Amino acid sequence: SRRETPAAEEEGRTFYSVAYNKASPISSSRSELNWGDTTTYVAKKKLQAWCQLSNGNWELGTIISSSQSESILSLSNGGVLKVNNDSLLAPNPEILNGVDDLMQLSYLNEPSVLFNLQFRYSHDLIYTKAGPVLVAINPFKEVHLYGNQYIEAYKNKSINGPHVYAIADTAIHEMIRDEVNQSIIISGESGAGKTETAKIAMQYLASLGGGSGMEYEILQTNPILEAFGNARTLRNDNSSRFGKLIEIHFSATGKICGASIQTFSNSMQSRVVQCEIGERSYHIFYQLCAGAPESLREKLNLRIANEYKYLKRSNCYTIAGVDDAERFHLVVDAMQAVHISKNDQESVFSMLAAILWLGNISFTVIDNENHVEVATDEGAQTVAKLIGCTLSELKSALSTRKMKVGNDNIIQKLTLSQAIVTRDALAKSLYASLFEWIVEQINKSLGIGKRHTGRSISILDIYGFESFNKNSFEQFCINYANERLQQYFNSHLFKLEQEEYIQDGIDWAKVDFEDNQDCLNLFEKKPLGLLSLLDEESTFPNGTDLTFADKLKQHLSSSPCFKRERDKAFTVHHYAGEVIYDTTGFLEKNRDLLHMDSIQLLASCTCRLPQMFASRMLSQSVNAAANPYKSSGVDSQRLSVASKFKSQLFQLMIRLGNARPHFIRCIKPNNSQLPENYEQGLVLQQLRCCGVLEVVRISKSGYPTRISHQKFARRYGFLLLDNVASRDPLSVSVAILQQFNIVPEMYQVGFTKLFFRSGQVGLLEDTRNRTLHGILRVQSCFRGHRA
Ligand code: AD9
Ligand code: MG
Repeated sequence: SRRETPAAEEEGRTFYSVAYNKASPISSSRSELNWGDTTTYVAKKKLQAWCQLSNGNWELGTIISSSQSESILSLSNGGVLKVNNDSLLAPNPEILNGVDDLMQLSYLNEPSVLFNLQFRYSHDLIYTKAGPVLVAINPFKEVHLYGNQYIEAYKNKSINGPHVYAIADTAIHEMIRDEVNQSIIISGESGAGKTETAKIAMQYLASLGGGSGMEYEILQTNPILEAFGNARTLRNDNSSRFGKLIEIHFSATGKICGASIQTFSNSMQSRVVQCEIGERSYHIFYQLCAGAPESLREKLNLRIANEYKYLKRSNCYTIAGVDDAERFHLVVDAMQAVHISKNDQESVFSMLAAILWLGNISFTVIDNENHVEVATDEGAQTVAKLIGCTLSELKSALSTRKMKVGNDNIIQKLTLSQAIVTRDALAKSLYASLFEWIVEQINKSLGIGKRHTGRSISILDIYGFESFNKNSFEQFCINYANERLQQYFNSHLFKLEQEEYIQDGIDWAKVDFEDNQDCLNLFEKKPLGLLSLLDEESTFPNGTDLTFADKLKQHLSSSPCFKRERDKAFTVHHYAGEVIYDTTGFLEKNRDLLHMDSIQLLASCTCRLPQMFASRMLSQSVNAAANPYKSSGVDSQRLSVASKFKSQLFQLMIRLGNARPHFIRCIKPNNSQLPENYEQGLVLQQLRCCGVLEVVRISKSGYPTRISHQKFARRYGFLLLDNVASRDPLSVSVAILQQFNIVPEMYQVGFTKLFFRSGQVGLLEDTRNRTLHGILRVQSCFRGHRA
């Protein structure tokens, strides 16, 4: 096929001048250009293009022939594909394969980004920069990138590749140098590696030492919080069901001197009474059942996990490769490290056992109206003993409700389903209170409240954007939080961009950035926003999920980010895509009611923890009285779950607002938690959701290509028709722009650099390559003659 080659090359070249226009390539990065070896580029690459296969995957095809509108490509599997030229995208020169910053790619289209990440991933290079963002792909296997040797190497700068350590190192240096608090914001889907990444960052910070053992204490918070806040889910064997911000305080001399932890959750406690088949409740339950020493087992009347109904429902008790009994001892050690006394530890385990035994309490129906009594079984007896109340107090709290009708106090019997809801609500709120209490104890030990004079680095490990087939209240809250974080992310990048433009004297007004304010308004507007309407409907005794959905449709349909759906559903247009929410269960989850009878029961207990939990609930109710959200009747008037979540989120944003952020985006390469398995579609969707492609988009909407006058003049000066030898770089540059008719909207001339809209330099580069190629051909002709 030697005869065919030149023709194909001709075609390929024609194609490229078309494709470059359409594909809007970004021709360079804000960092130094790396043009590579252009001769290889011209000889090898102009015949190839990214084409999308019917399964959605991108593949690099070789162009066999090409017309004005269509091309035929041969694929690696031997097949051929006929495609529209418009749908072809330009690949990068081979020399750029696996560059460690995506911004170095000449063409920043989706397949190029995907391929570059895959190339690195297949070489166990799981970290890549996307401009200011670190992308981390979960290897699902041990990679040899961590430990003291690496930490030392990053500290003394003998390695500088992208890494969590490098981010942590930069944060430390900027904190000390600029005296500004720093934050490391880690996001990504469930199972993408956020919690591991947070631990890796903490490891680096802890290696700076403190002297007082504080760094050890800080690391020991991880096993505790994971035991109480993580669970096996279908997506991740160690899934965090809460978000976490840990703020590590440094002294003026850069030593760790304390820390504080803030957690975020929305109905994490629901897992205690119910989770899907194949999932587990929180690790600590299984650890306790498997690892408690004999004396404790007796005291708590402990059984093995499968004797507890709450744990039995999902029919999953163990996790491959995890020894719960061994973990139990690690958690006990960790509790010791953060100064939770033996006594308090035992109280914690009593609460856990009480929760498990609550699930085993059964009810007997006593009349034909389905009213019930609590059975006097082992469950009820053990719970009463563990929380410190009498059996009859427990029984009446679970089977009756005190009501005030007029001036009379009456006692109403509960039906079976009401009693079950009451029992489960008690178990859930005990767990939520216990989790909150443990975080508080940790904070006490880490020195919250102590005055710290230096600066801090915060690490945020928070669930990323979620979109499933069925999206409920949890996704609603999570995605709202992500919408806020995305705005923060954008405004930060925007600021970085702005600084660079202003420094070089560029007209900033000509740069256009989209934001997600419309979507945030949809959530936050008062009184007609998603959150306000949800709270309002939650306070109506007759409010249902359906009346809630109807209200949304009635009031929000004019929002550009809202779409009506059938029945109880609605769609929100998030920055990361459209999500359909099903309002089923929204009101109940948002109310999260605990009856006053249950709170009073806890208040009357002789054990310390339940008493404390009750007084906290009561004080929250009082505080909540000032809040527009009030629940009906004798139910505890607590803040709605969504309001509480929103206020946690605002506190978080305030904290982040005082810090300089560093972003890490974790990516899950497959859904099977397997190594060496890279699913393009899955990765692409995450790159879109977690803002990596947003970085690309923001770069594209400004003037992403920046080249110094000198470099530009050197690179393209030879294309000028008139002699340039005597002219300065700036005037050579301007002459080039004029000769190639680059329109003024497409570039700006800065003090030191030229700024281009995306794609512009690609065109110049194309001309340069063609010219060079021509010169090469001529040269090889000469060589041929001489031979
Ligand atoms: V979730 O939203 O809490 O459900 P995360 O936190 O994003 O999720 P996690 O950090 O728990 O995910 O990672 C999931 C699993 O991936 C871990 O249990 C490890 O088995 C695996 N993983 C993640 N990162 C690494 C790594 N850097 N090296 C090796 C890793 N394995
Ligand atoms: Mg996690």
